[in-house]
Order: sequence, then structure tokens, then C-alpha cells
Amino acid sequence: MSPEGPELHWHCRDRVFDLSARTLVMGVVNVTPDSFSDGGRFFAPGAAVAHARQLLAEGADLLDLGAESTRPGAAPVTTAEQIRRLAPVLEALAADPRVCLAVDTANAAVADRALELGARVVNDVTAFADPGMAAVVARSGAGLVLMHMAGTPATMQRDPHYADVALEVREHLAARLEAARAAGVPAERVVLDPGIGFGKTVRHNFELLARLEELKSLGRPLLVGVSRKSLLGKTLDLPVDQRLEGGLAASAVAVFLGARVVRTHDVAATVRAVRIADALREARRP
Ligand code: HH2
Repeated sequence: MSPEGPELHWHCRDRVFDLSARTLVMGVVNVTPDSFSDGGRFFAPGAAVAHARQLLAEGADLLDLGAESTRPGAAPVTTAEQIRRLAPVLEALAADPRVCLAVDTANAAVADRALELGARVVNDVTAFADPGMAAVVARSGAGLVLMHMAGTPATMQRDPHYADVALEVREHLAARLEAARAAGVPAERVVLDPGIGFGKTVRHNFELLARLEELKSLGRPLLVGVSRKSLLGKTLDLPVDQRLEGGLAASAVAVFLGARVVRTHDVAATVRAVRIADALREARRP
């Protein structure tokens, strides 16, 4: 770690992101029939590709393509089906080498195929639940997002409990970062994510966001995803299609406190919000 704080370069195959200059915005493309906020809207390959291009035009720095919902109780999707959903979308988008693609999967075989088709990042919300994942990422040179989740999507919202949520998430991420290093994925390729909404109550989620600065000492950039999530809905008493402003507020605060990548469904508005948060964070530096 540099004396200034986390090392702010992220190596993703032939692409190196400099996160010191500005926060990256990762646009979500769910090629699923059942995602919690947009299930079915971008399930057809043509609709997914058109949506992806729209998010790029709105200023997304990278796109997160997922073929399996992580919402509590979502049905598992086989390897073959995830690849069937993702392949045409990856092929169409990777034809332009400027486009940086992440694959949101916990399945090593799916990650492997997505990397063959041109993805540069693996976003693994389980942080290596699949024992083959680390080797796939190691040999590809891909960037990696390691997220904290308590339990599995099926069990995670059953009475989540922590003595100290920020401390426990920090320890978990430190251990996963070490596991990545031991498996041949150097730290320079890793971004860490506290996993907002994954095995946490509303109070846990807000505490994690409020104490985000405590995760900076892990020495790697932090990714935060709050977009449309239930912590916003429960606080504002609003359905999933009316959570934009709440998500922008939470994302801006997260960036001010140290997040360097923001994962969102709403790219244009998020780019504007995080640019202001970047300016505020910059203004605080001596
Ligand atoms: N949140 C979701 C999915 N993947 N990955 C990371 N690294 N961090 C997150 O916070 C995160 C994530 C949930 O959002 P979405 O993809 O829209 O929903 P679903 O899982 O239902 O497809």
C-alpha cells in the first residue's frame, strides 16, 4: 500500500484503470428473466446489446454482464444456460476492443468462457465459492471483484447477525484477498466490495457505508453497489422503480468516503452524481 492509501491502479488484462483520477462507473446489464429490478427487460440478446450500448453512451467505464440473479431465493442457472445467455452479448460487445466487459458469475466455467470471448473482469459475488475460480482468473490476467456475502443468496437474509459488521467484513475481505494472492492473482488485479444487501439488515448496510473508510486500509480500491436495492426502498418506502435519488445520494456519499468503482443500473445520473462526489473528495485533500 502506498503511504497515500490504497493503491489506485487496477490491472485487467491489457487495460489498466487509474482510479486516482476519477471514480469508475460500472453499468449493469442483466441478461436474466428474474433480476430484482429489471428482470426480463434485457433477456433477449438484441435488447441486452442495445441496452449495453446505451449505458456506454451514457458514460459507463465498464459493463457488468450477468446471467444469473443473486436476489434472495433466485433459481440457480446451469453453466450451459449462463453461457447460452451471455455468449451472443459478449461476442457483439467485445468486437469493439475499447469496451471493457466484466462477467458477474460465481461459476468458474462460465467465467472461463466469458474471458475467452473477451471479458476483462470477473465479478465473483461469492469470492471463490467455486474452487476452480481462482485458477481461471489467475491464468487469464483478468481483473477480479471479490465481494463479501454472508451465506448464499438462498440463506443470506435469514436473520443476519454481526458483532461488528465493518470489522467482520474487513476481515473476510482481507482473507479473500490473501486467498487470491496465494492462488496467483496479484493484488493489483483485485477490487474489493463490502456487498451491500448481501446478508445484511438495513442497519448493517448503512453502517457499512458510513464506515467505508475503515476498509481503505485493505490497500485495494473499493467497489460499492447500492443501485435500486432494498435498503433504499425500505428507508424511503418506495418500489424498485423509484429509488434513483436514494441510490444517487448513497453512491455519492460512498465515493466521498472512498469508493472508487460504483456499480449501477442508472449510468447517466450516476456519472453526474459521482463527478460531484469526486470533486468534493478532491477538495478535502490537503
Ligand atoms: N449486486 C448485485 C449483483 N452483483 N456484484 C457486486 N460486486 N456488488 C454488488 O453490490 C452486486 C453485484 C445485485 O444487483 P442486480 O445485478 O441488479 O440484481 P440480480 O442479482 O437480481 O440480477
